[in-house]
Amino acid sequence: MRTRTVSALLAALFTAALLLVPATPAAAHNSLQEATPARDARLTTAPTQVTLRFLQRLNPAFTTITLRDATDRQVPASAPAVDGATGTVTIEEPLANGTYTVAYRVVSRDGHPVQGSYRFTVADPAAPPAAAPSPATPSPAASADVSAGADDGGLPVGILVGGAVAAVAAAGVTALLLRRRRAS
Ligand SMILES: [Cu+2]
Repeated sequence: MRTRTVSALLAALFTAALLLVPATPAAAHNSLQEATPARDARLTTAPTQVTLRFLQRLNPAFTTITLRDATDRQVPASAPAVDGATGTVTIEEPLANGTYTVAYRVVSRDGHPVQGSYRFTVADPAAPPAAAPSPATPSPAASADVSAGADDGGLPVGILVGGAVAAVAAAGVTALLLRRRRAS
């Protein structure tokens, strides 16, 4: 009889505990605590790393941190190095002046994904301004940016590269013809 009362009590407590869990869903979720560079930071020196510290430990298998420039091109960076609740990516190319977006996706203790993004700006007074893509002067670098952006499901890269090569060739022929005309 007494054992039965104790187990009934335990069952009641267990049920109460279960009911209390969904009452505080926010506590179960991971969230960004600190970021370097910070949100909306304006840096006079280009950063070489992005470090994000979260509330909960990170699972390296489910931690994504990406960096995109103002043209939405993904900046080459290492896979996140995870240390406890902190994830760090190393940027693999010098950042030109401009605005960048850091996007992250991590997993909470309850298994739910948490994602977000923020921006920072590089404004190095010693650096030249970021090259704006100009249709008047097609450069190999500009066409490479276009094809990289299309990898996410746009036009086939071959068509874009082929088009860029044709445009550069046409520009070269035009310049040659103009020079010949001027010479004669
Ligand atoms: Cu959740």
